[in-house]
Amino acid sequence: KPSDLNQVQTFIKSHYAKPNKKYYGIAKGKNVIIIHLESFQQFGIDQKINGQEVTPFLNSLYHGQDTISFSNFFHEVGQGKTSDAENMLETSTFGLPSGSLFTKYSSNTFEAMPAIVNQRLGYSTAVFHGNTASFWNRNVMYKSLGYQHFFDASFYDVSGQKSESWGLKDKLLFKDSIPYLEKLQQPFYVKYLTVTNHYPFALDTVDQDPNFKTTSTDDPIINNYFVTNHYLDQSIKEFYTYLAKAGLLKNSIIVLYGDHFGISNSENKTLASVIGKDPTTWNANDDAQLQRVPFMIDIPGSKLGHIDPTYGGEIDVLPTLEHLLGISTKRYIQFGQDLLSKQHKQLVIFRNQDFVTPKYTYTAGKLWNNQTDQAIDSSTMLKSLADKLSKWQKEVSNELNLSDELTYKDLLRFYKPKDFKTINPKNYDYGVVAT
Ligand code: GP9
Ligand code: MN
Repeated sequence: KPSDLNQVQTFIKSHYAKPNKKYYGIAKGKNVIIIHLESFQQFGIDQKINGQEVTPFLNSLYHGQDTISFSNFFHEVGQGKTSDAENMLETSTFGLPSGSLFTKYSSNTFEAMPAIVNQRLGYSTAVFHGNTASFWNRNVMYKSLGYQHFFDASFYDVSGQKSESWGLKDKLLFKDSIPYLEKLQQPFYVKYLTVTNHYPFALDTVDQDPNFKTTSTDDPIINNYFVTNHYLDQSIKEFYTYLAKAGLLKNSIIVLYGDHFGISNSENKTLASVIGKDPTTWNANDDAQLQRVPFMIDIPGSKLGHIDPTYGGEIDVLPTLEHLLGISTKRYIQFGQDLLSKQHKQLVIFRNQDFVTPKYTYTAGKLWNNQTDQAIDSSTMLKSLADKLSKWQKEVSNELNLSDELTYKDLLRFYKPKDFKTINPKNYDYGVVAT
């Protein structure tokens, strides 16, 4: 019932972080190109193997004069993996404690970014993805989010060696999407979902760079991971070359982010020695710290580039982006906070109720000191820290519960933000037959 919204609204109001004047509206009117870097983790940035950079192009963006890059940004996905990341980015609500919101709640009412930029600023909206439309129920969910176009695998030649198991290879996705991208009315808000850097990180030899030599650990997954990291990097570089040539770069902002880990915790010990860490002292806190993924906002020509150490996560992307585009977020029910706001709270919430702050991390049932990388024994914990811990835990479970409540009870159907027309999925037709 509508009154169930009260608690959520009270929380959202108290949680609001006002925009930073320096950044508010600086990307107004520009095209937005979101590049979803499949399974790409932060340790890939600046990583060298045999003296050679794995992702030289992404590194140049990360350190570039126009890119706002985050060094303490975490993925917050649950079992819904890619779809959870997409859900957080488009709606700034959390995924589910188990299963995927995309598959279970696609008929809910959403007030998502594609609809917001379309209705409020007249943007056209589209997703480009080289897998079949029905994967993660995207063909249904994207309509509820208000995406006007979905260029899935059926729009490209995905035959033979053009694809790997998760769909069209990234270089081809970027290249073959161009005829569709060029027909979109500007300004546009588009999302590219890459797939090649996905477990098991398989790539045909013809697509491998003969000049790049990967690791020789006894874990083939890790060795292959760097090969597909490198391929992903090259595909982004090629896309940038096109964007520059087409004159699109100067009218666009490019948002790049890693959706979740590619290397699982069981493999982190092997990974440790590659990334200059000690495998013999590896612990649960180290696993948690490895859940960092890249988040970069490239605003060509802005000269605003820097590396921002603010702690945050995927839930925070939407309000950050809205403020850059000059969209006030006050009227929306969104759980994240603008990462560039001076009021941003550095409490990063994982879907399993673990959390990370700049000084402490809660994982594996313990509180860890980030600096010493040691767990703090509850019997010797200072009262003040114990109090802090229970306060954090309450905040974490409250926020996750309210987000779940919103989803389970489909509460947004009772909420009417100013100038927002409820999305009717029936108004969208992607011209594809679900397979
Ligand atoms: C498939 C791709 C992978 O279309 O997005 O999803 P994931 O397995 O990473 O959740
Ligand atoms: Mn994924």
